[in-house]
Amino acid sequence: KWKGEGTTQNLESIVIGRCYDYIRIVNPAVGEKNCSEIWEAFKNAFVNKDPCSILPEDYELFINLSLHTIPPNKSLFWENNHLLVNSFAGRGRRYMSLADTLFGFCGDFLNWCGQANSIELDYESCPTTEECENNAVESFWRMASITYAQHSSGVIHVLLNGSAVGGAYPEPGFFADYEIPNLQKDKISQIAIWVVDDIEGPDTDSCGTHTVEKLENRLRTLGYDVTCTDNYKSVMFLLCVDYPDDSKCTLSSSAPAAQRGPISSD
Ligand code: ENP
Repeated sequence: KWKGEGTTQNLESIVIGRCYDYIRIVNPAVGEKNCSEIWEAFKNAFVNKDPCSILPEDYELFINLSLHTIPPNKSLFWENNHLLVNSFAGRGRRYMSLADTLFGFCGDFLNWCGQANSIELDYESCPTTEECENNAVESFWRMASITYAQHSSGVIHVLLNGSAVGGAYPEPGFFADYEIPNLQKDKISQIAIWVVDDIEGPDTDSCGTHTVEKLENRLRTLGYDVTCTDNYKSVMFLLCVDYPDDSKCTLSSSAPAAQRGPISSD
């Protein structure tokens, strides 16, 4: 009946399993958490309710139970490069994106919704944001985004896609609408923006142009120390794993080395 995909099969096992994986293996520094209570709070945000009447506040208990500190200088905000961010952050080892916090980890890549007057989840279909914005998944990420921004500190990193259709900094978007307004200015020393193009994609947006200029101006007006780097090398190296022969992926120092012949004995 809805246009979106239905609830991910085995949702309960996945969420509870992810919670234990997170607190035992991925990030034991968060300390003891009650994963079955976290699942109950997550589920109670949307079961037995009209799937178009779920509000961010409905996840409040879930967030309170799963909240933990986000290390300073580790926050990584992004738009339009989900898989790249997942690998660049390295499950919190390099950076801690929202999906690398316990509360974001529980929902990443999943889909879910309930039904009015039934305790059953809907595995057939769920409303898209176009059908109704107050759906279970959208409200979850809104609440998670707000919480993540409020708890971020030190140097804040923002990874944007310079090849994205419509610009690297989308408005409306989670970063523009739920994250920037919830950053705590007194806890933040700098905002470092990275604009990275897809290896085989167009150079649609860069630091100082179009939507990135708009973002830089917005953040400076808010009083932040803002830096912006195009095609930041560390991220380029990661993208280049899949395009070793592309001209953008030539390691400048390796060109002569590659031309040298085998080591001779004389
Ligand atoms: P998209 O549309 O590129 O990617 C959506 C996918 O990323 C979905 O699989 C979603 O999980 C997962 N995801 C991980 N973190 C977030 C998230 N944080 N979020 C929405 N989806 C997330 O992403 P968006 O819509 O542009 O959102 C990017 C935002 O994430 C940025 O604001 C960034 O700073 C933030 P699922 O459960 O929907 O399958 C916030 C909103 O961290």
